[in-house]
Formats: sequence, C-alpha cells, structure tokens
Amino acid sequence: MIGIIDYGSGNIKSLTNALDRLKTKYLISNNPTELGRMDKLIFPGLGRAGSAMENIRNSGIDRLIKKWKKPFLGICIGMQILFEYSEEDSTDCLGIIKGKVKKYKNINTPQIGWNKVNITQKDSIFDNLSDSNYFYFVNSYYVEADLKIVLGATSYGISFPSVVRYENFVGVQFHPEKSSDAGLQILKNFVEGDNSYKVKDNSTKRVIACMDVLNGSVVKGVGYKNLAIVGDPVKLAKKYSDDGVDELVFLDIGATINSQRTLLGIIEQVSKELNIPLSVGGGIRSIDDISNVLNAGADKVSIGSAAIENTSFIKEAVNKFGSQCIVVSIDPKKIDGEWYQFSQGGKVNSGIKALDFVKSVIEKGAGEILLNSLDRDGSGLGYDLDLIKAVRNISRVPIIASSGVGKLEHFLEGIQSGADAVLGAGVFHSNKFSIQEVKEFLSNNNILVRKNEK
Ligand code: 1PR
Repeated sequence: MIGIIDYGSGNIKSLTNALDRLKTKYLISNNPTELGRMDKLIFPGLGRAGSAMENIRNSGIDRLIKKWKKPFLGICIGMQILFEYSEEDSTDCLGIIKGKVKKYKNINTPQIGWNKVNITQKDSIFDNLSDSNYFYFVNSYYVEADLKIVLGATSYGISFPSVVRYENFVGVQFHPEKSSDAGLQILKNFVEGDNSYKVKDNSTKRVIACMDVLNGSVVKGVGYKNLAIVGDPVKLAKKYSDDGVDELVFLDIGATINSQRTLLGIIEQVSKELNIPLSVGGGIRSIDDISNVLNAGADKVSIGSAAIENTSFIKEAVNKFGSQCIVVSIDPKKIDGEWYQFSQGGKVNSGIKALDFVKSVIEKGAGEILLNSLDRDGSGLGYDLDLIKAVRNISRVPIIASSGVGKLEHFLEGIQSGADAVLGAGVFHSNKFSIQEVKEFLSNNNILVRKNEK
C-alpha cells in the first residue's frame, strides 16, 4: 500500500485522482506510525518549505522519513525538503541529500507551465518514457545537487535537476499528477515498478585491441613467449579504429628488456590514425618518459616493471599527470595457488603477490588496472575469471580484462566477472573476430557498448 504524507498543504486530491486512475491502493495520513507500515511513501508537492518542515517536525514525520529505507517519491516541495537547506523561508530541511534549494534569478517566477526533462541517467522511474515528453512545473525554487544523483535536467533560465535519485529516494520537481499521460507513467513506474535503488550506469563497456610491438612490428606469442610477427602497428591501428574499437593499447614489449627508449616515432604515426584513446606502455620509467609518450599522442600510459622497481613512481606520476592517465600493467602468474607479479616481460618473478601489488598501486592513485595473465596470454582459453573477481573484490578502479580470449563468450564472461573493459590481441590480429562482432555479441547479451558511428 502507498502512504501519502498529509502535511496540511499538499494537493492531495490531484494525487489521489491520478492514483485512482492507476487503481492503486493508498492511505492518506499524518501519523508516522501508520505511515511507517506502508510499502512506499509519496510526499506530495504544494506549499512552502518553511511550513512543510514545521508541520512534519511537529508530527514526527521528519524522523520517519530520515530512517525510511523503502521507496519514497517526493514531488516538488516533497523533493526539495529532502535536501539540506532551502532559501525559501531560510529553512533547514531534512538533509538526506546533499545540496541546497535556490531561488531562480533573472527570470520570471514562478515557472508555470509545461517543460521538458532531458534524461541524463537511465532509471526505472523513466520506464516507457522518452525525453521528448513535457511535464507540468510550478516552482520558484530549484535544487542544486551533485551530478551523480541527477537523473533528468530541465532548462528554465539555467539547467536545473528536475529528477533526482538518492538511494531509495526519488524526487521530481514537476507535478506528475498534473502532467497528463507522461506524468501518469512516472507515477505508475513508482507505484508498480521495482524502484531499484541504484542509479543505473550508462557508461558502455569498452572493447580494446592490444598491439604488442617489438622492433617496429606487432607480435603475438603464448605466455609472453614464442613471439611471431603479425603485422604493422600503423596499419593495424587504422584497421581497428575503422572497425569501431573503443581504445587501443600499444605495448613496446622490447623497451624494458632491451633497455631501449619507447618507440616514439611509431606511437606518433599510430596516434595520427586514431580519434579514440591510446594507451602506451613498455619502458615507461620516468616522468620524462610519460611526457614524451603523451607528446607523441598517447592519452594514457601503462606502467609495469618500473612500478615494482621504484615504489614511489606511481605516486609521482599520478601527482604530475592525474590518476586518469596512469594505468598499471599487472602481469601475474599462478604459483602454488597464489598469483605473483612478474616483471621484465614476464621473465622475472618479483616475489610480490599480484593482489598485494594491485592494492599498493591503487593506494598510490593508479587510475586503471590492465589485468593480464601469463598463464592465459595467447591460450584462447578465456580470461582468468578468478583473477578478475579477486581484483574486483579489492578495488573500485576500472579493470581491463586481458589475456586468453578465444571465443566471443569469453568477452562476456570477463564483463560478468567485474571487468569494465575487455581486451583482445590474438583474436583480432588473426581476424578470428572483428571488433564489430564482439560488440554485437555483447549487445545481444544486454551489455551496453558504443555502436559504430559509420
Ligand atoms: O614492464 O613497463 O616495460 O611494460 C611492458 C609491458 O609489455 C607490460 O604491460 C607487459 O604486460 C607487456 N609485455 C611484455 N612482454 C610481453 C610479451 O608478450 N612478451 N605483452 C608483453 C604481454 C599481454 C598483452 C596481450 C594480452 C592479450 N602483455 O599485451 O595483448 O595477453 O593477448 P591474447 O588476447 O592474444 O590472449 P614494462
């Protein structure tokens, strides 16, 4: 049953008319004990912040809302009082959501009329709606809130959050009960929907191609050994980019073992072919090395051996270039049931447990983990899913799953195990799959991917 909070000045009749149309059962009450038994609560929206807050404080409903864990819909003033403070009547509000309620400036107030909501994050509250719908607004005040909680924005002089979700609380600035069919759909989504508390993630999972480059050619081996030449880096970069790859990783795998400088000339040529992010690794040992590859056209650097040898390097690099630029390459091999981090192109066991290494580089600010596997590289057996899960368990930093892809299903398994991006090398070099085929497969399995624009 839906509880409708009666605080003396809500337009309850309009709301109950709409709920009657949806054949929804409700109880109108100002008694916190009664309302506490309801499955969902609606705080309808008319009146002023000052009197609404005074009323719910006197009735004890403020305490009920503060500890409420079930779905809650705040309409107009019912949304505004969820925030910390309102300029209307200089009122301290419930403080459940960070942010302030402000008065419009330099524009006629109140806003009275029909306006659009641009959906900025997918959410169950928008089910069966597009962002071409109009909703009815009556407001002189708007909320200023963290982007993370904004599901929809509306323009009236400025762009302001018109739909927000914070955990179990959904707020709408407009009046769904007066917004024709689109408004009724919003109410239906709230009263009948699952009201999944989590703000959904609209970002796509990335499909990445990796080029290991040695002496100017792209090579590929198995377990970092038996390398064979598979192509030219510039031509392959163009091919993958044309095929819709989301990012390219370029690893100069000879730089560290042969103590050479990273191949800046080739990186420059590769980057000219791309209008997508390029990560470059191999032989990155100093701040100057990072500057050089960035100047050659890389967007991120991937650091392997130097992160083991020089424990302050990642922190220095992050301080100078920012986390988003610093990827750490993990090269683990399982020995007696434990993953150990290897360096020097997989030749030297650092003796450091790979998961401890991941923790330490994340503490230093690494922005992304390139998660290889010496056991799976080039095997076609699929990613080491236990490894991905173990790293996911200890970190919220994006993970690029790498090493072992041989079937389309392997990409999906990587994502299902917690990877944010899936990397392949051999399967793309040998034309076993195109990038498009991988994306189509993921998309058919309900994974959000960027569609090829061509
Ligand atoms: O130690 O900072 O110079 O960085 C060297 C970088 O080069 C590290 O990221 C390390 O992983 C990589 N690397 C070094 N030697 C090799 C080699 O193959 N001999 N590449 C190598 C191996 C794995 C991926 C490969 C995936 C996917 N790195 O590059 O693309 O395993 O392959 P698959 O899909 O065919 O299975 P530093």
